[in-house]
Amino acid sequence: MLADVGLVGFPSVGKSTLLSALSSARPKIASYHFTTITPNLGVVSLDENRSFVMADLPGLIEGASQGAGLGHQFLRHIERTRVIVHVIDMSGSEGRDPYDDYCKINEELKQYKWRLLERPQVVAANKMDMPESEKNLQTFKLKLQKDVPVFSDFSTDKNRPP
Ligand SMILES: Nc1nc2c(ncn2[C@@H]2O[C@H](COP(=O)(O)OP(=O)(O)O)[C@@H](O)[C@H]2O)c(=O)[nH]1
Ligand SMILES: [Mg+2]
Repeated sequence: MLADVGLVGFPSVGKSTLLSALSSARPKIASYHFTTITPNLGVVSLDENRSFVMADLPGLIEGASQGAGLGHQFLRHIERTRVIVHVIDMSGSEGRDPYDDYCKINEELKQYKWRLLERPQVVAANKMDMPESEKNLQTFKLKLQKDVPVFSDFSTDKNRPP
């Protein structure tokens, strides 16, 4: 095992920012794609006695399961985590549709190894501070038929330590 939790999603959705907000890890954060090419690990403390390890994984793109964007190498890391936190840019700031992102990433997981879809997965709706995000989140939840937990009441920016 690499980590208890793996952060999975398209490039620049905010995976590294989320890890830095929740742990003392200081991964590189930037507005360009593929800032993260090897996993960054952080310990997330829940209370004095409980903690878990979270891994910030390199971003996936369409075709990753066929090897696009170092896809195979990146997908291999996901196999070594217990729970997938699927990070979505709810603002659609890069011109993509959040639900479309969700489907595409899961399709890549499935193409790589269908059993990866059996792994527990929750959605972290990120960039909720942006103007379109709330509306996009409602649409996203309507389209999402499955009983997948969606968390949106956190802000990586607000929680980010100085
Ligand atoms: N507005 C906004 N920007 C964010 C948020 N989280 C991350 N970003 C920005 O999105 C860009 C990509 O972030 P990064 O964490 O490197 O994404 P990663 O590629 O998924 O690891 C950076 O410019 C971040 O400052 C957020 O909650 N709100
Ligand atoms: Mg990153």
